[in-house]
Amino acid sequence: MYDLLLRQCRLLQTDRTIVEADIAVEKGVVAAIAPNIQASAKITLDIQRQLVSPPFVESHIHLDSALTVGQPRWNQSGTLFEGIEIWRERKQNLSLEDVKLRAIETLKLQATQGVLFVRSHADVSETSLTALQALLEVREAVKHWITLQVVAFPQDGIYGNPINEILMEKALDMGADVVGGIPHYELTREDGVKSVHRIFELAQKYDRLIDIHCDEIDDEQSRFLEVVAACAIRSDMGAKVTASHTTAFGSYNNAYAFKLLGFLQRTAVNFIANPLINITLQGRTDTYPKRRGVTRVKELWQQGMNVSFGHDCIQDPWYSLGTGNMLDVASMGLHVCQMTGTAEIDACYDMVTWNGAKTLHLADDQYGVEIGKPANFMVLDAIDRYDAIRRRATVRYVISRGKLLARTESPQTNWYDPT
Ligand code: 17E
Ligand code: FE2
Repeated sequence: MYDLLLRQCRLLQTDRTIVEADIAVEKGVVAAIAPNIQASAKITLDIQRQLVSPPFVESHIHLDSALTVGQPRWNQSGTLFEGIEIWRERKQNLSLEDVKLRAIETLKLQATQGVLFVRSHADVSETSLTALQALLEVREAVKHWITLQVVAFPQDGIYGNPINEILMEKALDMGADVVGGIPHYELTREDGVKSVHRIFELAQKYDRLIDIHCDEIDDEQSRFLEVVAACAIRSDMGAKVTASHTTAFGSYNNAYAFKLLGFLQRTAVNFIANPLINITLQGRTDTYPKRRGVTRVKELWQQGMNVSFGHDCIQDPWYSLGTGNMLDVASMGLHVCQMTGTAEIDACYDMVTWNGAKTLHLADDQYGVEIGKPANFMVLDAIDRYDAIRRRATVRYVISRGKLLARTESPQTNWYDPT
């Protein structure tokens, strides 16, 4: 007698082939995958040949600012910098309660849509470290249904203010999983370079991952990614390192970009593009032609680098929209990065699933629907990855830690023939 039995699944396997099978779950773990399992279960779901996939991974979001849009005012220019100003005002009156309520509401929104692994930034350039403390408490409170990683993110720069460097280290002492940074927003280029070196030192000292907001600007002179690549080559930390946004990469001249791609090839650095928000935040100082302001996703992917897509924001000072739907993110990435070839479309699906899992540095036995692994997966109203993205398929069921966490009905339309 299994805990849960899913009949007639189209299972998207780790090798990306699809098999038709039943899936049995027992004590939080995938216990059997086979055609016509001859057993009963406490709960049986008839999947009717819909797609069973590992869950979505949200590799980049700011939960501390989520759901604050309009507080205290709307971002009228639509720029990153007005967003930072608005957030600076809003963060003066954060409380643990305020951050925790919004973060948990956002995580529920995500989980109901199949997201079971999340990496969130927490702004640590605010002296009380309320955002960080709140997200660390949330990480603990939700761990039985969603996995949260927290990045110590110095929104105002590590050297923007003398206390910020101390706050960074305090955040790591408190238990942040990842060291963040924002070199393009440090006061000088030298400070930016110094900040990247400091981030690597801290990550080694505290044995943490790295995820840097890097070159999130249209300035083709913003070249901190090369510093990240150099530190990754010298420290051999590559797979633990992530460069987020890197939108200036879309503005570099090709001669420089090709050289940089070669340096990056010598590392295992992960990349995160946030297409929904960077297509709106960047290009704001351009007239026409107007840049897309998204990193070179296709070229990085073509040379085998690990690239994932993140949502970045849900209703905050930088982006008033956002629903937590990772297929919206994949679809926007597909369009903006012109990932329209057949393998490219499938790759966009992987960028919100497997590639995100790799960026989060999840252990191999933690992700994927396989016998013996934790039963974390979702059922999509789709037949394959292409169909899922094209139709922004409904996530019908979410199974977390072997338990049914959420169920959603697909929309139903009746057609009344006019003839
Ligand atoms: N802060 C930042 O520096 N960049 C962003 N894209 C967001 C917050 C959302
Ligand atoms: Fe971000």
